[in-house]
Amino acid sequence: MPRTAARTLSAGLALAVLAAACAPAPAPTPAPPTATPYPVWQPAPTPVPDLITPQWGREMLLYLVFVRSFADSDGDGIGDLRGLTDRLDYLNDGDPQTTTDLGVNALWLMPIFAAASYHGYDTVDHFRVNPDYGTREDLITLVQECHRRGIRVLLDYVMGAVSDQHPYFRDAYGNPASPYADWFTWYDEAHTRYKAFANIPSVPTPNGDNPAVQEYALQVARYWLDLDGDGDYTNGIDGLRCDWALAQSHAFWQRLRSELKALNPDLLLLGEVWSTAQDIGTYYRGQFDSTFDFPLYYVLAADPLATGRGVLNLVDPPGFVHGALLQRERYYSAGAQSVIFLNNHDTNRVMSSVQGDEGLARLAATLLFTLPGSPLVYYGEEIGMSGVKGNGQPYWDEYRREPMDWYAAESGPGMTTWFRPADRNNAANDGVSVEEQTNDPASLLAHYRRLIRLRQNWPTLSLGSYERVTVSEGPRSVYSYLRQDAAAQLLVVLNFSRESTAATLDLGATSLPPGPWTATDLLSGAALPSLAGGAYRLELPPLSGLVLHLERF
Ligand SMILES: [Ca+2]
Ligand SMILES: [Ca+2]
Ligand SMILES: [Ca+2]
Ligand SMILES: [Ca+2]
Repeated sequence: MPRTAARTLSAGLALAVLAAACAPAPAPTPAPPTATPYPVWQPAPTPVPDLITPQWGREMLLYLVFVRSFADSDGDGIGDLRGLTDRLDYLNDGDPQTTTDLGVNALWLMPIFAAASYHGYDTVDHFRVNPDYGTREDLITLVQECHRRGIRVLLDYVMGAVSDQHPYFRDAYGNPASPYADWFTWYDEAHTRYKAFANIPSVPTPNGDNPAVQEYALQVARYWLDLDGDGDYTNGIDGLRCDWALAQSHAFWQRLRSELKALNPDLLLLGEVWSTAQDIGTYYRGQFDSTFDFPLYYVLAADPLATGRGVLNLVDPPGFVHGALLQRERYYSAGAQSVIFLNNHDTNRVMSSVQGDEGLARLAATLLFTLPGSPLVYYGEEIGMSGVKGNGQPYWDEYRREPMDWYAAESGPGMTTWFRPADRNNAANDGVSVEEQTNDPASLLAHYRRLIRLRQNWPTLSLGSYERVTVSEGPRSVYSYLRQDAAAQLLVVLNFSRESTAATLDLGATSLPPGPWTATDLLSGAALPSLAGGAYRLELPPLSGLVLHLERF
């Protein structure tokens, strides 16, 4: 793989970056990949039915892995699929009784196809695992081991751009007679100027309106859904995270859903629609089961490039979160499932966003795991890794995708070393590593394990209703909500302030049935004053979060 480290690309967000416009030389026309038999697609004769999201997607605890940075199995310093397989017990050992693992039940892998750049968003061969990461057999093994532990696997599905080294583009470049000429959008008669992601010449945009391009994109999806090629599409990849969904037409995504759900109704289609709630809502109509909650992210962190702003930094009141949740009700189809996150591979890491304040990071996590939606953890978030976008001298997003810190010394079996500039964000012996935190019950890692376990043990947090509780007396830094279903009543109370404060919650104005109730904090195990269902007064320590289980007595 030609690795040009200076090339960079932030999937989903247009960023002006440098790119060497190496004019590709025409190459011999490659043969299309061999087609796999599949049912012929027909337009739906009736309107697309309401969204039916797979049940597992509603209880998903998603962990985002950058394979290059996660774990290395062969000592070349580059993370790979076998390395990830070796580390699955860290993520979920498959035994609900043990509590030494994180407990996530789904993985999203950043692109693993053969690509031109380190990040993988510029595909060269859609039908080949990135040789840096391993082989198709390694992927089959990874998926089998994940399934054995109750972990689903989502692949990054990148169809809004390809590498300028992709054979079809190389054939079409400067060659109007190419059979792939109309696979791209040209701005000149010689076919040398073309449409590209964020106008970066190294990542041309295929013309998604061309039926042949659509057919190719569907062929790619089918190929990975049936990893082992036995014709059964239900035992391979469990979901697709659809990159830069805005690049494709609604008609394409509807077609994708219609075709792939016919092969595997339990497939999860998760769309990256980096846009407003109103716009995101238009992608639920017969298209995605789930989308990323960018509106909520902007309320929490304010800006993927900023630090020190938003609700998480006590700049905006936490009630803004409620506003973001209300937009879902207004714009999204019934059954839509938001994926909620504090950071991802395209944003500054949450620990940097809160400027290293671990108290804020802990409170942010407590919020994340008690809100409606599927929580996403970005690898290393659980140990408090930092990451701020670089200025291109010479790196950009690499700083937000640094090697997973397994060891205090930053070296040992499995540690990746592909990115080690002197000005990186994470360091040896800084308290931020799995080794330094794994046996410490007071660590951030232990906090994440408790929150994920809480979410697993209390399905009400995933499936129950959400209702804001009015704070009738107290500062606007206090945010409270009820999560309820037939199984449980949970009352969440969060103090987004560095001061201790007293607050009175107006439970009488909510749908909470009449008490009296006992109240137990599920995070600390502490018993709190009982309540009747009317005004409920609490003393709240600084930056504290309570998840109260209410039980009748
Ligand atoms: Ca390796
Ligand atoms: Ca376990
Ligand atoms: Ca299969
Ligand atoms: Ca460290």
